[in-house]
Amino acid sequence: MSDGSSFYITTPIFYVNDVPHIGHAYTEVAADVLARWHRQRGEDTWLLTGTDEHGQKILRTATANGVTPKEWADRLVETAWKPLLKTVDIRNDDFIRTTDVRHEENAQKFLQHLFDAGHIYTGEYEGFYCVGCEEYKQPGDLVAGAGEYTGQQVCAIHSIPVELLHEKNYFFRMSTFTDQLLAMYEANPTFIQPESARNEVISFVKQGLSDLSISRSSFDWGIKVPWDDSHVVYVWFDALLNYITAAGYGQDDEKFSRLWPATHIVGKDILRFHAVIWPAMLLAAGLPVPTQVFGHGWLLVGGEKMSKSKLTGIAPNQITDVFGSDTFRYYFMRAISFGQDGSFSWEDLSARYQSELANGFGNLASRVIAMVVRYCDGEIPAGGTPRDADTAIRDTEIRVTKTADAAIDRLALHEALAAVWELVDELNGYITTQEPWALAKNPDDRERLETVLHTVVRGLGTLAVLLSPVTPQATATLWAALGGTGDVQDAQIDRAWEWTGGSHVSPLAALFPRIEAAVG
Ligand code: ME8
Repeated sequence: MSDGSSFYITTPIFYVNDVPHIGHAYTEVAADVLARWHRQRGEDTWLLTGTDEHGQKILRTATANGVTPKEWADRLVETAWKPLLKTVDIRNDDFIRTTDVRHEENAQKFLQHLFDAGHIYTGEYEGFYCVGCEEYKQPGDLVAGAGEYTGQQVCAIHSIPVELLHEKNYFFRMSTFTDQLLAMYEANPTFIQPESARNEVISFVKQGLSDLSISRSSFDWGIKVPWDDSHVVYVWFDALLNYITAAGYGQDDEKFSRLWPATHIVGKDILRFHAVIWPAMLLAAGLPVPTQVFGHGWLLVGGEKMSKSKLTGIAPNQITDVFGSDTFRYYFMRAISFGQDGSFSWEDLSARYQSELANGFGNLASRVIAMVVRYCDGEIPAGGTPRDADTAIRDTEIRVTKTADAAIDRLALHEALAAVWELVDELNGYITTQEPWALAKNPDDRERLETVLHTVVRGLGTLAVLLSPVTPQATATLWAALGGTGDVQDAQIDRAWEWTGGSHVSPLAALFPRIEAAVG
């Protein structure tokens, strides 16, 4: 079925009526950095993102705003979700909406297939449902309400009362896949990451799975169940299918076999849907399970998970308007160990901008280019016989490229960046000890000066290639100033040190200029 020839990576499809905040942007950036890195290795890469548009929550908000749910979704996709991708510079290959015909039609094919194969039966659902989560809840998922909800049982995530449903529904025989899932987790230890998430999922599945209600009949905003149009498909069952309907399932077999399976990057809140329900659905359909499901941690603001309901949401452009999209991308990938929770603060962001991007990387680039302009009329010198200090820089270029490349395969984005930063620091240290400005004063040191400048130009170009997936704008500017060949985003990243370029540099404005405005 799958030829495994591509690197297909996805973000969750976000609920269209939420306001995009830095949590959503964080997931987008992580998936985008991974996609850009793989693309820069020359792999056939496909990044999918999109919006989740069916279900009761969206129907209710649209009605409250006096428009149809489709009009509501159209408006938000154009005014909020697609602009988010521009704000943080996402280079996605596709954008799927669950109201796309390609999704609705092929999701129905999938459902019909499961029905015909005997995986679906008619039953009665009686129990709790949280419209905020769009999730059926067990009594153990609820907590005692506070404030206006004192005395009631509320959803632990949304702190609002759950609804009691009593509906005739269609059920997916998920329970029959318990053993197959456990065997799959066992056979494929990297299927669920990080390790803590894997352990949690395994112990959950070991308790035995229940069957899953996969249709609703009390409202009609959704995909119609193909054999019974008085039901719509449960919104999560519908949403998970986006990953295959966007990849050609049911309509383009060649594309589907090239792309599927995918690596899913999700927040840990929705890990179980992706690591339990989704592979069970695929097993039932006889399709390959995902390559990997990675559940990243929460962004915390003031110690709380950032979400709209907690009123701590920060719009991504509050950050990018001041610092630019490169800084947003760099900061969240560098400051948070991917997979762990991480606290956001304006102070930390400003401090890292100043010390790492402006002083560490930006200043290095400006100094090197300025010295080549000043001492060599902009011509990049060929350099003479290297000394140990020069060879050491070369060795570091090779070492950090390999370390970062291997970290990307483990989805350890922060480790990849930390490795690349060793080169930033070593280049800065090398300039300090080699003192090219002192060499420039003595004509006898001309060859040595040229060797030093040659070495730092080479190192800087390697940095441009390695940082291109994370800071695409700054590195494109730097690449142009270095006279690099073609686009930096096409330069072979797993052999970054072999980059090629022209013979001259051109002047470079500060990559990360001083920011005067007070923020926060
Ligand atoms: O769950 N920190 O959509 P959603 C980090 N439509 N990431 C965060 C975050 C935070 N504080 N808050 C949100 C849905 N996220 C479904 C998905 S997929 C088939 C259907 C990110 O709009 C994180 O990726 O509620 C999380 O998993 C996702 O937004 C939830 O987005």
